[in-house]
Amino acid sequence: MKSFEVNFDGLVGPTHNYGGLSFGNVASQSNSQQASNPKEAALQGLDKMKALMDMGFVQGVLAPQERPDVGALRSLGFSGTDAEVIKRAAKEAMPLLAASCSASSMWVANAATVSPSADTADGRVHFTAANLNCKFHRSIEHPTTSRVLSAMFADQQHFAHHAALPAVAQFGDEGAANHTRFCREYGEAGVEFFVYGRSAFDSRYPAPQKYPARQTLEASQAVARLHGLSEEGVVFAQQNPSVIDQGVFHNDVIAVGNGELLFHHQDAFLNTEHMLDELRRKLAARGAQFQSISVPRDQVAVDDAVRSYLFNSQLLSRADGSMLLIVPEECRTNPRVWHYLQSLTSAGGPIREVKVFDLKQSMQNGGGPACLRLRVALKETELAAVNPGVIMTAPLYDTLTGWVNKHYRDALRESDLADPQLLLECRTALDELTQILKLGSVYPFQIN
Ligand code: SUG
Repeated sequence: MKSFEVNFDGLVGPTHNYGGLSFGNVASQSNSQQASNPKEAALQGLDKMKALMDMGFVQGVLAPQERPDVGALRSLGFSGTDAEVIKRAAKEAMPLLAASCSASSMWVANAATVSPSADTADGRVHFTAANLNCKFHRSIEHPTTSRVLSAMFADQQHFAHHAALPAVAQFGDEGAANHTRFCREYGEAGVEFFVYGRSAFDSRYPAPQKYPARQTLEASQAVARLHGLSEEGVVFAQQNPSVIDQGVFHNDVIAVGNGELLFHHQDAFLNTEHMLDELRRKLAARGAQFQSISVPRDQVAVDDAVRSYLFNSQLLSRADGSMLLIVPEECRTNPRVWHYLQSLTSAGGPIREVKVFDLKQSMQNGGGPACLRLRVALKETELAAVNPGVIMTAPLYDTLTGWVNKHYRDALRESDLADPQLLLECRTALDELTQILKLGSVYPFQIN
């Protein structure tokens, strides 16, 4: 049976702004308080989706969330009408209003961890929504994420959904950003690679000193158990704490994998050789020939990787078996990274082509091409069971660009977040979107 890797990209929401909310994420910190352009951000994302669709990849779209999240503000003690809640938060606690307005759900690599049916004990595709427990503005995403994913993947014969892990730091879970799957064919059993930043319960594991390690070993293990993955089908590896302290807040900022290939920075992991051996051995047992490309630090420093997002790229398999790397514009403007990429594609290895996309609006908050997509490997019958409203087509692209042009502002500053009109604009836009994408009622304003 045919199988596919479908990329579901997060549609950027109407409140996209630079709130400086993510300590440990260099771009979020350094662009704090700049004016954003939500319209441009959403159109840049849609252009990437359209380009991949035009190249022949199956492309999907994941809806943004209702923001400002008035419910989150109410849970923190702000009361009155929705407009009063927003006004009071703006006056008394601007950081909380900014958090409740973040469009961070666009980075859907953090929406959930997904295990394809060939890997799971019950033969269904499993989803666990990520609790994103490390940051308040992200921890409020998972209830809506779960509803949206359930509306997209509704057929219980093929799809199983798990609620987010307990909302404590010990089970901090950031979803697919710390999870990669290797396989020969997408529909065959593979090896799922979970990368964690620290252990919550075992002090023998080193931890970063400066920035938080968002993903714990215990969270990754819990997700693997929930999904019914076998011992032979998983590898757990620790991120190098020193790269977290240099701004690598998710593993997808320093490594990316696809098929039988892991493309990573030399300093990405601890105990790298041991980990590569385990991947090689477990993949060989599944008939796959694992290979890795390690980018040497003397060619591309960790700092270059963090600034250019070289590894936050999409590694895609083309029909002829070769691979294509989708990178952000920032890779072309970094001479060392660009030089490395030229030598990589001319070396005759598996990665043959690089395509560059302008995703500056998202990049300025630390979200590159890979952050913007959730990968779901599906067999033909499973793809047929996905809600067709969320699969990208030329008419859907036209409808969504029209929808963005109609509803989105082209500038947003912190002071604009206090405008109660923004909430109304957002709800009007999202109400229309749920009809376009045929999602039913998924937002708090639609169900409460
Ligand atoms: O969680 N930025 C996101 C970026 C997520 C990137 N995702 C992956 N690497 N998969 C984060 O740090 C910044 C929001 C602000 O500052 O306004 C933010 O949430």
